[in-house]
Amino acid sequence: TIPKTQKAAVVTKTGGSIEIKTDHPVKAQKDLAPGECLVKLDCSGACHTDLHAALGDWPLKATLPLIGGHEGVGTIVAIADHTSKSPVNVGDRVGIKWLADSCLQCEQCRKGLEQCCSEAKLSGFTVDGTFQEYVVSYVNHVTPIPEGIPSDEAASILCAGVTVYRAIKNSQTQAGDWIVLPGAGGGLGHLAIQYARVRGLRVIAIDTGAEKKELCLKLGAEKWIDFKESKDIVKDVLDITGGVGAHSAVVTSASSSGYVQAIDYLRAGGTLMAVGLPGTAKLDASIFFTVFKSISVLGSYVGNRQDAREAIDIAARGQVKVHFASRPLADLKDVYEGMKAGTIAGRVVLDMSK
Ligand code: 8ID
Ligand code: ZN
Repeated sequence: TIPKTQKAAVVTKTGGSIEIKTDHPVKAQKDLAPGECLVKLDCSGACHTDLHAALGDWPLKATLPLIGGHEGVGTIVAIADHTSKSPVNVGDRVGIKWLADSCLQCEQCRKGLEQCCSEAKLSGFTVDGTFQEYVVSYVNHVTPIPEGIPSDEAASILCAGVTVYRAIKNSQTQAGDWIVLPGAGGGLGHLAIQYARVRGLRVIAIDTGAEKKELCLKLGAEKWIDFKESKDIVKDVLDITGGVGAHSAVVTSASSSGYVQAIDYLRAGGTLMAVGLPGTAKLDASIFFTVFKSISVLGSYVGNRQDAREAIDIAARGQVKVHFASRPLADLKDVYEGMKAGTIAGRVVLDMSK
């Protein structure tokens, strides 16, 4: 029995307040288009991207009115009629990630860069996302969740986990290398520490405050730099790395300041991996030293279906654990305030049953 209405967190205008509605319509089975499925959500992580979207921070704007959210886990309760060859079934537990759907036919999709498909549907940005009890998603793109990992522990793997897993995989590093993680105490960053450790990397965590410091060191960071207390972050990284700098920096800070020193503390041949998404800032790097030191500058945008399966598999086997606080959906506004203030260590996961 699928209800006709549900609880949902709706943003009606950019920068406006979030309205928690209790009578938001649920799409009926007969109205689902082929390829769509309806997922009854257990929970959803809240990502800084949802805040950027609600505030209209980016050059790309969200569709309004908007239900945000793209780290959902729940159970498929309906699949559209005339859906051919669905890889999932009613009753399956699945995850909803940022990339809700793509055409699967274009060059980018064929190459596994489906997140760059020109017809991509983005959960909580161009289509309604997971800050509601029942979300419409797409059978080809939902991620099967392995048994043995509870939904709330899996949720933030669907964006934060997948994103840093792929970014680190492509960071041109190998076991024993130094990796710097600005933003290490946040949602993406605390998972980056753990995926980096799985690959045998040595982690220098950069963030601020006692709580994030403790979390980063507990999760396996070898060194900690507080960006608000350090007098010279470049010098600190050089001191830690024997004067030659780190092999890679994967930047997940939500502000551009996390990027500023990276080229200077990378060693020759090093890689700057851009992940954090400040809306308007430019990458400000010395062209001379980028060339002279043979630095690679790369960007990494979420992950494809295979990245999602690999990232969730590592978490399901207990090698990576999301550090999260569980809150009711009605607390979303307060969660955004915490994110703005930078006071959330790890993640907040919204429990749809509360
Ligand atoms: O596909 C992608 N590339 C992708 C996927 C998901 C999220 C990108 N993102 C983007 C988000 O849109 C956001 O811009 O990554 C950024 C981080 O998302 P998040 O991890 O969800 O945000 P958070 O939990 O607020 O963590 C950000 C951390 O950065 C720290 C903060 O203290 C916080 O812990 N930070 C900041 I702001 N400035 C810093 C600095 N100068 C810094 N850490 C080090 N140095
Ligand atoms: Zn996200």
